[in-house]
Amino acid sequence: MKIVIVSGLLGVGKTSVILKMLDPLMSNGAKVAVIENDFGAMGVDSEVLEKNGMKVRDLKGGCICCTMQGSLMDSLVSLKNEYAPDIVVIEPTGIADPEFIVGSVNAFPGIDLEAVHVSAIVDCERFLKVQKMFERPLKNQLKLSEVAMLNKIDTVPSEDLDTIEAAIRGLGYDGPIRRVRGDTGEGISEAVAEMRI
Ligand SMILES: Nc1nc2c(ncn2[C@@H]2O[C@H](COP(=O)(O)OP(=O)(O)OP(=O)(O)O)[C@@H](O)[C@H]2O)c(=O)[nH]1
Ligand SMILES: [Mg+2]
Repeated sequence: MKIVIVSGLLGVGKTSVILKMLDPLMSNGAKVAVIENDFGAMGVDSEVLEKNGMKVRDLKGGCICCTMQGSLMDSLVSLKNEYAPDIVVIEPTGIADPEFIVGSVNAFPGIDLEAVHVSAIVDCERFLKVQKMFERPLKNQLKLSEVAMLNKIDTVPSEDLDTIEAAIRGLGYDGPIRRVRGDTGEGISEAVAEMRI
């Protein structure tokens, strides 16, 4: 089993991007499942994914990087037993630190883990306004990422995209940066390719 973590602050477009990642992930016949983690009671994201034919596990009421690590492991085991996915895409909460998820899945013997891939999404519409306030989670999300996606590129003038890229470099990230749109899928297969899954 391979795991792909799609991190990013609240509302950056994680679920939208995951929907558009599914085709490139499944292109060589891989079976893909998704684990959704959110604090709230509404399973809107999982409903959207299920409507699009995805096998989804919904984990609510806490964060899988800390208080709900056990639930994450249970979900991975049950997915493995019932569906045997080749790839499990994980959408953590907006403030999750992917490093803790990577650490816990790597230490867990209950799944045949081949690799863990991490990606981070930022929202161009809000990034420049929120980067100071969310510097710590942003750095945590970018730290292990194999690709950073600038999402919602349609919402800002193109010169802002260079400013945002420079700000991401300023947070210490030196990996590939891809400009994408979660609503249309633009750039997303290229971003998936950067992860060499
Ligand atoms: N304009 C624009 N809107 C987008 C784009 N991608 C996603 N959105 C919108 O952004 C909003 C949030 O998208 P989601 O995919 O739900 O974001 P999320 O990160 O999963 O949100 P949470 O799970 O609540 O943290 C939705 O209204 C999407 O339609 C994009 O490229 N451009
Ligand atoms: Mg979501």
